[in-house]
Amino acid sequence: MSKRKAPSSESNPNHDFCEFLTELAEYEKNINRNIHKYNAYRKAAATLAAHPTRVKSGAEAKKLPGVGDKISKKIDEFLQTGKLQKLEKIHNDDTSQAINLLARVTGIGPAKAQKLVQEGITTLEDLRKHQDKLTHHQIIGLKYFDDFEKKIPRKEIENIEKIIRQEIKDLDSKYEVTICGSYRRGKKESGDIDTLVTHPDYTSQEIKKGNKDLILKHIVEKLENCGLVTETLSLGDTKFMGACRLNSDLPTRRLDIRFQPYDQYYCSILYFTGSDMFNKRMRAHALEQGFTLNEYMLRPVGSTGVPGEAVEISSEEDIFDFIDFPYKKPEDRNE
Ligand code: 8DG
Ligand code: CA
Ligand code: CA
Repeated sequence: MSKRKAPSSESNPNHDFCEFLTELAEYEKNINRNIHKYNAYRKAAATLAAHPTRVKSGAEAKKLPGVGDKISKKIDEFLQTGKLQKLEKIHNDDTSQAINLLARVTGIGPAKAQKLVQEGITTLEDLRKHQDKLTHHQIIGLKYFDDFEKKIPRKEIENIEKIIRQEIKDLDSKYEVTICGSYRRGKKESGDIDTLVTHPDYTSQEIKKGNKDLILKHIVEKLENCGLVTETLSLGDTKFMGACRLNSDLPTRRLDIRFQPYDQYYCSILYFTGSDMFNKRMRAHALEQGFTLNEYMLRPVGSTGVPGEAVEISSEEDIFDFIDFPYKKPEDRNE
């Protein structure tokens, strides 16, 4: 997963609001570690990013979903003064700035960032001198700090996709590969490459029997041998986190690959296509309809609250149909 960012672009008429809301969200996540406030700011930012016209007052914003009293006041303050006192304070606080910086390294979460700052490590330079305090994942994150913050142009992902498909099909033509995330939602650039792989012979029943034969390890090896995969952050039976590079003129890119059982493939595709705000809305809707939806399956929940057997799913549309949620193409799932 790439680190969270503003759900907004320059073309959005409420771009500046989205930016400060996202910054406040990051502050709540990294410094206060208040996930509820983090989610509240992100929800408001997503709402404003999707709003087609410029919001002219806090009162107007407050009519939109996810914008409450506190955020509407911040919008008024920003409209009147062009800034926010709360953010000015945060910008002037060295400890907060250091924690935010360290938390940008992949593998360093808010807790670890705070611990490092407490120990006096406040810059990337300091981190480089204290690699003994870091995991392998964090060391690689530090090594490619600049590269990993660069967006990946769509065209480059298309080329990477071709190689991944070809290499995996060479292993067995029955493999199915889908690149999800913002790329599948049609974005012109992405933070990383979210790859899902499945195979019809590997259902969750088969995998339960222990029948997975180091599949993902073989796939990663194949991609290393062809020169695409250059680093491994972590590798388990179903999840690879690593890096790849198309050629030496281009930056190193974050690549995730998940191997999912065939019967869970569409729930996984839906989940990893996102956006995460869209997923939240869809899961909430599922609950209202008496279903629980996650990255693996869709299950009815009875009056006891205990989920039943997974519903059989053979396309993404099936999931929408079951919970009576109007189908949205990936391009329309951006907020
Ligand atoms: P990006 O990489 O271009 O920045 O955007 P993205 O592809 O939408 O985000 P991502 O961080 O790579 O995550 C891929 C999908 O995983 C995301 O679109 C939806 C799903 N996902 C959730 N919840 C979360 C979450 O809490 N963190 C992350 N990283 N992903 C999540 O539904
Ligand atoms: Ca990702
Ligand atoms: Ca992504």
